Amino acid sequence: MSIPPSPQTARLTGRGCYAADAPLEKPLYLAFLRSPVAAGRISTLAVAEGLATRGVHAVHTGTDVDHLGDLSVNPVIPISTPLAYPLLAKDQVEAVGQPVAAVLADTPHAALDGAEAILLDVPDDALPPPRTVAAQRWQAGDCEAAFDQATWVVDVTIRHPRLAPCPMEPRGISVDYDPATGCVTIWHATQTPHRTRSELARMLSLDPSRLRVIAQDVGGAFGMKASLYPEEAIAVWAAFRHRRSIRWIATRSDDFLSATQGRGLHSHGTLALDAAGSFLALKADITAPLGHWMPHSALIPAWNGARTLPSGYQVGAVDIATRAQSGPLGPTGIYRGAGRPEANALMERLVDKAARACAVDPLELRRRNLLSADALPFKTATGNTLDSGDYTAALDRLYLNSDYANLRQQQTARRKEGELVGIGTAFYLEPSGSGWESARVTLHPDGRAEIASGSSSQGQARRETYTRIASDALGITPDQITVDLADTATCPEGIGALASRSTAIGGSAVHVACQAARARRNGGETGVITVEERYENAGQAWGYGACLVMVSIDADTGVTTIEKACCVDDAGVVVNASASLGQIRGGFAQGLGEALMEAVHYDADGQLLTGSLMDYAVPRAGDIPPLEIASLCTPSPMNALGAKGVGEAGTISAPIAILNGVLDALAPLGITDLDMPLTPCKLWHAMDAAKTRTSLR
Ligand code: SMO
Repeated sequence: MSIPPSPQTARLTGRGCYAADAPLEKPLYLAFLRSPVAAGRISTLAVAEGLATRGVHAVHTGTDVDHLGDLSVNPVIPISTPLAYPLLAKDQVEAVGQPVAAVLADTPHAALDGAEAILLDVPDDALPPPRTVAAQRWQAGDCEAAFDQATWVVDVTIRHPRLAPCPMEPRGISVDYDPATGCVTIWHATQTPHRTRSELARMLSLDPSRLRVIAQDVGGAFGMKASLYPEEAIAVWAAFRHRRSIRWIATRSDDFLSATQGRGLHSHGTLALDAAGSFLALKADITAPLGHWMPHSALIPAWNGARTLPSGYQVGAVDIATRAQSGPLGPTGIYRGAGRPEANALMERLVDKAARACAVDPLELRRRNLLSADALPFKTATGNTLDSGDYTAALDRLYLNSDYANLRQQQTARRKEGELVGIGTAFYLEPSGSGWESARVTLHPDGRAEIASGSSSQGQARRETYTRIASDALGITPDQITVDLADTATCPEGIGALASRSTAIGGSAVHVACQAARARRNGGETGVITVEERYENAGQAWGYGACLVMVSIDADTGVTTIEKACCVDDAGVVVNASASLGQIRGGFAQGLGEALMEAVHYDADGQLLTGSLMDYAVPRAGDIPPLEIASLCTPSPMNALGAKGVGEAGTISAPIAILNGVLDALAPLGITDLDMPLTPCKLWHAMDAAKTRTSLR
C-alpha cells in the first residue's frame, strides 16, 4: 500500500495522512496504565478487571516485554553510569507517567477503560537524589592567571525551566500487520524512519526487511519525535505478538507526561575581561537534566550546552564542564536548538553584564570580541571548527537595520518620562549536524526525474526545497520532478530530519546525485539513469546571526510588550527563501514562548502540574510581533550546496535577546538577574521587591 505525498494544501485542509489516519484493517487500540507516583515499589498489579472490561483483548505487563532489548543512546559525551529501564515498569516505578501496563482493545475508549480498571498500588517512596550519568570537561589556556589579571569579572546563573515541545500532532504509531507475510508496515510520527526500523529490528530480533516504516505527514516534531519511545516499541511488539494491526495515538496529556521535554539546564558562567574589554577567560559549569530513562538523543543538550561555548568569541582561556543527571521525572531530549539556546543564553547574558560593568555599549563589546572573518575557519577549545562567516558584519547590519542609535535615544527620552524600556541584543551560532544523508535520482528518457531521500519532513517544505535543488542541478522544470521521502521501502537508507541538517547534508546529497545523473546524460547515455549518493559533509556548517528586540514593561501589570524585533541571519546559500524565512519566524515564535511564558512544573513529589494546554502556555499568533529579517550569505565550505542550518536560529537568539531587553528595561530599578519565563507575575514581584529595597535604603 502506498499513498502519494500530500500537497501542502491537503495538510492545511485536514486531508493529510498523519499517523492516526493510516488505513488499518480492524486494528487493536493501545492505551497505557501509567504510574501515579514518582518513586516506589509496586505492591499490587492486578489486571483481571482490566482484562474483563468490555472490548479489551489483552493486557500486558513488564514481564511480557522484559526480554526486549534496550533503546539505544547516542554517547556524545562519555557515559559513566548508564540508565537501565524497562519498557513497562516492573517491580519499581521511576516517574509519574511511566507506562506500567499496556491494554489492547477494539476501540480507543475501551482501551482507556481497561487501563482504568487495572488495580495498581504503589506505596510512594522518597524521591532518589540526582545521579550523574555522563560528563565532560574542556580546558584550554591558563584560566586562573587570566582571572588574576582581570579588570572586570562578571558571573551569571541561568536556570532554564523544562519546556514541552508541543508539536500540533502528538506522538503516534499505526502498525499494519500482514498475516500472509508476517511483515508490518509502520506509519510513525517520527523524524527518523530508518532509525525506527533499525531500533525495532534490533529490539525485536527481526530481520529489518520485515519492517517497513513510513513517516507520511508529520505534524511538527521539534526534536520530540527524534527517537523511538517505549510506547511505540510496545505497539510494534504487540502487532507481532497478536498478529493484529495496532494503533497508538498519544493524547496531549500523554505527551506532557511522557514525551521528551527540552531545556531544564542549569548553568553558571564567569567571564574575565581586561581593561580594554577583551575577553580573557570563560569558566562555565553546566548541569543538564535527564528523566528516568534516556531516549537516543538524551545527551545532546548536555553536549551542545557546553561545546558551543564560547560561541563566536575570541576568548584566551576556557574551563567548561558539563554533566547530565538523571531524575525521577519525565524524559528529556532534544528540543529545537538542543543545548545551543542554553549555551547562548549563558554567553550572551555574560556579555551583556560585562558591557554594563565596563560601561561599553553591548553591541560594541560584542564587536570587539567576535572572531574576525579572516580568523575563520577557527578551531575552538571544545573541538569545533567554525567554518565561515563574517560575524561582526551581522552586528553592523543589525545596527543599521534597527536604527540602533536612534533606538537608544528614544530609550533615554522615554526613561526620563518614567517608562521601563529596554533594548536587548544577542549574537548566536547555529551549528548544523555532521555526517551523511542519502539521495537517489532516477532520470527518465522523457525528462522526468524521481528523487528519493532518506531524509524526512515534519512541515519544513522539504519536498519543495529538494525539488528546487534537483531542478537547478538537472536543468529541468519543477513539474517534471517528484520527491519521495521517509519510506524505508522506497527511499535509500538515511538519517532523517534533525539538527538543521536536511538542506546542508540531505540537500547536498540530492545536488550531487543530480549532477552525476546529468553528467551521464550529457555523456550520451540513453535509457533510465539511476544515481544513488551517500553524501557525507566535510564538517558542521555554522550558521550565525544577531537579534535585537526593543521591549517595554507595564509597571502596573508586569506585562512585557515587544515593540520591535529585528534579526540578521547568515544561513549560507539559501535554496528556498520562503521556507527559510518561515523557519526564522517559527523559531522566533518558539523562542518568544520560552522567554515569556513556557515552563513545565512538577511539585516536590514529582507530580506534573502542567499536564495540559490549560496549564502550559504556548504563544499564539497574536503574541508574535512583526519580525524584520535581513540575510547575509557566506557559503559554507563544508558541503556541496554551501548551505547552513536555519531551523533553530530563532530559538537560539530570541530568548536571550528578550531576556537581555527585559533586564535592560529593569536596570534602573537595580534588577540584574531573572529566570525565564518572564511572566507578568514574575516581573511584577521583581519590581515590587525592588521598590521595597529602594524605600528601605
Ligand atoms: S532539536 Mo532537532 O529536531 O535536532
